[in-house]
Amino acid sequence: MQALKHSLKISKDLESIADKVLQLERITDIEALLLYERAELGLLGSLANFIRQNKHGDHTFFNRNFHIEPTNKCVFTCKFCSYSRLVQQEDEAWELTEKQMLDAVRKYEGIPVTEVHIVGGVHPKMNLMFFANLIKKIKEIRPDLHVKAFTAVELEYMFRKAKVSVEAGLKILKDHGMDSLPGGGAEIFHKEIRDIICKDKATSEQWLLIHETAHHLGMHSNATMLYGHIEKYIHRIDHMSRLRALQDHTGGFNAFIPLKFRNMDNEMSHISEASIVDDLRCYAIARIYLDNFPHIKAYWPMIGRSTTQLLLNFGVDDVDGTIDDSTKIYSMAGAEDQHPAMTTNDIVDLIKQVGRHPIERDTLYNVVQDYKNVIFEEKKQRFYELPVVNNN
Ligand code: V47
Ligand code: SF4
Repeated sequence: MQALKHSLKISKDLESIADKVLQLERITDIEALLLYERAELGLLGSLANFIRQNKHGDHTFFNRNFHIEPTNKCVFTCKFCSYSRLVQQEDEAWELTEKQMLDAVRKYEGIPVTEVHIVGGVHPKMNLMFFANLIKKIKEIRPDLHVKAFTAVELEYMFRKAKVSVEAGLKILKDHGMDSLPGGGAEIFHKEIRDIICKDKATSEQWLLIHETAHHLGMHSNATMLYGHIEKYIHRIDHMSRLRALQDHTGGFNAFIPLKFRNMDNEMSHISEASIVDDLRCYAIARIYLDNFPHIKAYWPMIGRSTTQLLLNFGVDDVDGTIDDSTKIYSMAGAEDQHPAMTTNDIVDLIKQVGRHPIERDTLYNVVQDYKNVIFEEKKQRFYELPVVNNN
């Protein structure tokens, strides 16, 4: 590392931060800001990679999952959202019936998916008991499926309409089979930014309280951050600082997922998207700063497959799941992949190409299968089909 620090010609300030990181000491908010403002990409990558390696060795995780998006009709009007339609709007709007959602689950009969991720717009007709009963029926069809459902924004609205406390609402959903919470709806916690981009939905305090209560009830969750729009570095650090403090208290977060703002067809389309360099810096600093988060996830349908591979060298140890073309949130916002789906084979390949060791996990990071030495039949065939070189 001495040689690295020398070759990067880093300043005294940065050197002392790098030393702290290498001693596995926590960095402060001011130090994180200094990294954002001054550190070269190479230094950030080396530090983030050091921490990732220390936590996970060569293991890179993925899961087999699919999404159900019950509706894209939404009572809220987040400016960055390309996906939602007003409740009375008809064009490009959908509203699935309970039967359609249960049929979506039945479609996976005999297929070894381990997780369904349910997230969508906030529709007044789809209330707490509608969703509690839906989850119960999903579990009757597929008791082994982990149900990761509803952003804190959807939950806050559901509980408010049902006039139940956060704790009572979460208990109802848990008793009906909900297993964990996804990380959406966090956006940027700082009020100055939140008031501009998504003023009317759950506040930061409500988001944090819902996750805290879920953790106390024994449910795990993820946390996201929508970056690369009007926020400044200081807002990203404030966001991560609130998450780090809550994680110190509960230990219930599994993964942190930075979500890159995509600018197609929304009210913030005039804002340019972050560069790949900014993506790499954002993930690396998240890995360095969030010392108490076990996993940093790159959600490949949003960030793209090639950047996901690069990110595996910038602190990321998880690439989410097979998805099976079951989400529209990012394709409608302009992500390259208009029909996001990867076979297990594709994901294993993506991970192996960067020299990592693919591990299929369940939602709680229990190992489902180790793919280090698995060579798919299809691959073997491709290899054997290579023309034989005749040296004579
Ligand atoms: O909260 C909406 C984001 C989130 C845009 O927990 C956008 O495993 C970029 O949270 N550009 C919902 N992002 C999705 C989500 C998620 C995804 C994958 C995995 C997990 C998990 C959670 O999507 C929203 C919002 O932050 N979003 N519009 C956009 N234009
Ligand atoms: Fe509704 Fe979620 Fe879109 Fe906001 S981000 S408008 S809450 S669907």
